[in-house]
Amino acid sequence: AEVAPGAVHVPGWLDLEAQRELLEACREWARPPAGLRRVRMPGGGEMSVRSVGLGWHWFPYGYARTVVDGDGEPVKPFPPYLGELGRAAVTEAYGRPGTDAFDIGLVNFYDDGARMGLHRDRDEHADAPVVSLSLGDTCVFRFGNTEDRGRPWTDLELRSGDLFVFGGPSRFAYHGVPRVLPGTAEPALGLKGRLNVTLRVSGLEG
Ligand code: MD5
Ligand code: FE
Repeated sequence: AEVAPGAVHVPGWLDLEAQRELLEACREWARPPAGLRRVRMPGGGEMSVRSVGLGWHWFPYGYARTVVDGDGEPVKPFPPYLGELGRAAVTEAYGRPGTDAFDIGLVNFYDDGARMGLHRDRDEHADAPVVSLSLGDTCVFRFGNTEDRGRPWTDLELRSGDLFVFGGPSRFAYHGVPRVLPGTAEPALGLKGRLNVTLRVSGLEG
């Protein structure tokens, strides 16, 4: 379903087998060094979401090849599997062949109380679409407007296996995750909490 121009939600895109495969990979990526960590904001606060970058390390506010705001370890490589998955996702959402050279994987883990405030993703130097894949517990996803953090916005639920692609005029819209619905994941997946994998194009070199 097209939620806004360029913002396409495909419920249940990944079947249980594909979800398990992606979850297994996330568990590897979460391991140290350069594994899952809580991001400290410049104001001193900590994000409730825990994250790990692949290909590039996101920090507030930029991308680096090492964990510049942590232990300084080199970031894990961006796996070709995620590039293929990202292009297949764009093909599915837009009904035209996806050709984007994804080079950033950002994995976010939400436990029961975690949330993400409304923000825009502006640290990439490219306007390619962003691919978002959800695993585990259902969340409330808030899709806002491109002007400010206020209304109008649309709240919708993202469930395990759902795909969301944000491109065109929706690429720089405000968005966030006001809450996760604990215990809503399919027990067969074996994940407590929510994982989101986003694929992006950095527009960076070196
Ligand atoms: C999440 N993550 O569910 C979301 C999925 C983040 C983040 O927001 O920055 O890590 S990505 C949702 C997204 C990306 C780019 C544009 C828009 C939404 N949008 O226009 O709504 O953990
Ligand atoms: Fe975001």
